[in-house]
Amino acid sequence: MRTLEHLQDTAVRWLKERGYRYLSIPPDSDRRNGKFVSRLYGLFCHKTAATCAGLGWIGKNGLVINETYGSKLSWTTVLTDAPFEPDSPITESRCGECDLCVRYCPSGAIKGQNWTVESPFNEIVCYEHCRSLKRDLKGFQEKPNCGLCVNICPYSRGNKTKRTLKSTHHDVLV
Ligand code: B12
Ligand code: SF4
Ligand code: SF4
Repeated sequence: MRTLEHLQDTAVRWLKERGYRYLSIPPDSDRRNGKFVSRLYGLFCHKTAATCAGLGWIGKNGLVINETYGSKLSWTTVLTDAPFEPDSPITESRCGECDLCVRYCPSGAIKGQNWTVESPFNEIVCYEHCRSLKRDLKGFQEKPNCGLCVNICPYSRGNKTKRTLKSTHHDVLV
């Protein structure tokens, strides 16, 4: 998170020096309770910023999937009036037939729906289940938000040949 904040500060400095307006939403705004920024994520969350900026789609795991890095990315947002050339927004899921995260989520939180910008707030992950995970899994002892849905995704593992295939148990082991 420190690196991300540092990058965000660099971007803000760059904009400031050139006289552009900016609004910087920190990566961990949820934890800054009581501050103005802690209320911003509900209005404009990082995942929305990422799909609108063409950086990825919302996967069945509910996270932004970037074509190159999968969901192994943490996000931060800087809104600005600087006249950048915009990328095309990504408006639908490219998960296809894959359902690895659905089948291996230990809390059963992931419902298996494909996201689309036409109905962006359909419940694709039951966050109550995700939050309440208490199972004793190797490496994820007693922790909610285990992050398995990040690591299991073929995009996160750079395993692009698997992404169009119907997943099997074997996929997880390779
Ligand atoms: C609260 C929160 C949680 C809560 C609940 C999540 C929730 N959404 O309610 C809990 C504790 C469960 C949680 C869990 C996790 N989280 Co969390 N969480 C957040 C936080 C602080 C706010 C998210 C939020 O409430 N957004 C508002 C709601 C309304 O939006 P949403 O449902 O999240 O996203 C929808 C919109 O973006 C919409 N959308 C997308 N594009 C567009 C475009 C348009 C035009 C429109 C209208 C809408 C739209 O579609 C999305 C899906 O419905 C963000 C940080 C932030 N400030 O954004 C991190 C964040 C989402 N979490 C993150 C991560 C990594 C995790 C975990 C893996 C935990 C961990 N180990 O770090 C798990 C994964 C669970 C899962 N499968 O999603 C990362 C995601 C990175 C990524 N690649 O996407 C974020 C962005 C933190 C960061 N700075 O990087 N998280
Ligand atoms: S963080 Fe863990 S419990 Fe939550 S949705 Fe992802 S795999 Fe499931
Ligand atoms: S594991 Fe498969 S279904 Fe889940 S987010 Fe990644 S590509 Fe999509």
